Amino acid sequence: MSAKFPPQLIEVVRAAAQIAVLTGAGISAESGVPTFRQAQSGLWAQYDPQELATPQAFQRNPPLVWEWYAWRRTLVEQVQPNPGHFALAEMARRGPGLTLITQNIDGLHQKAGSPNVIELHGSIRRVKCFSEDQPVEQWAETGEIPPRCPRCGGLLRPDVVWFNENLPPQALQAAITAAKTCDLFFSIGTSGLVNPAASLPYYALERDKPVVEINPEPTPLTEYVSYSIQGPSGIVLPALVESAWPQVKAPG
Ligand code: BV8
Repeated sequence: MSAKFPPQLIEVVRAAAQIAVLTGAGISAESGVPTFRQAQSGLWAQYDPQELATPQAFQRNPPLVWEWYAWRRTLVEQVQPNPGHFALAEMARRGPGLTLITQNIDGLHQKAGSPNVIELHGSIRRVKCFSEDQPVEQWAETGEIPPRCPRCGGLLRPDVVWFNENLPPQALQAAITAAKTCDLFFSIGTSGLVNPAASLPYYALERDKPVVEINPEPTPLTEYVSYSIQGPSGIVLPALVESAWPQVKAPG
């Protein structure tokens, strides 16, 4: 994409010492990971993900919720980061002050080389005990679904944050601090519907810091941002990196 970004946006990106980036499921869309609200396919089409991603759904039907995550985990393990993920990893190499905050549970930012990713909603790659709320790395495969905690015998669950569950306090605090101290905030590939993640850009806005939204469709944030770039992040981000640091060929 021979990008034509507003010159002042390029200046703002180059001048920023502290950049905060919030990503949502949209940044993984070009890797082939359906966004949270896209209709689930096959068996899962009959379920509303917002209903399934709750402790109540797990308590009502542990095997169903465990299998839903097992299906999503298999899908995530088969995909690769896309140029949007790689461009953010490159941005982190360009300047020390980039804090990457993600709502995604797919681990693709880490796979693309981004360091110190703040996972607000946990990771589908990790499992924890539902009773102890502590991580479990290994368990006996007895064929029982969900498997059981080797320590207490409780049911295992994915180490993700469900609706009506608190976010990991340290992750949320680190994200808020980054949003409160940044010179520039990017909101990328998120519908901005889920709180408290959706509130993060407003910490930058209330300090009159520039907020850049990269999303193919408008969101509740769009009317407030300094720059709204309506396009796929896998195309826009590499072009932005190239425009801001022309000597660097954006990877991916
Ligand atoms: C909590 C993990 C305290 C699991 C997820 C304040 C006001 C109102 C409600 C609340 C509030 N505070 C709390 C709530 C309740 C609730 C909430 O926000 N509800 C909303 C829906 C009304 N929040 C919570 O419960 C949170 N907990 O606040 O704790 C508490 C404690 C007890 C009781 C109450 C409160 C926990 C929220 C975390 C839920 N877990 N994920 C899993 O994945 O299975 S959220 C899940 O949905 C995703 O992680 C994602 O963050 C979110 C949205 O999913 P998507 O829509 O798929 O993705 P996204 O929004 O990112 O949209 C995709 C975008 O990409 C689109 O805009 C699309 O245009 C764009 N796109 C498409 N292609 C591309 C693209 N962009 C770029 N490039 C492309 N190629």
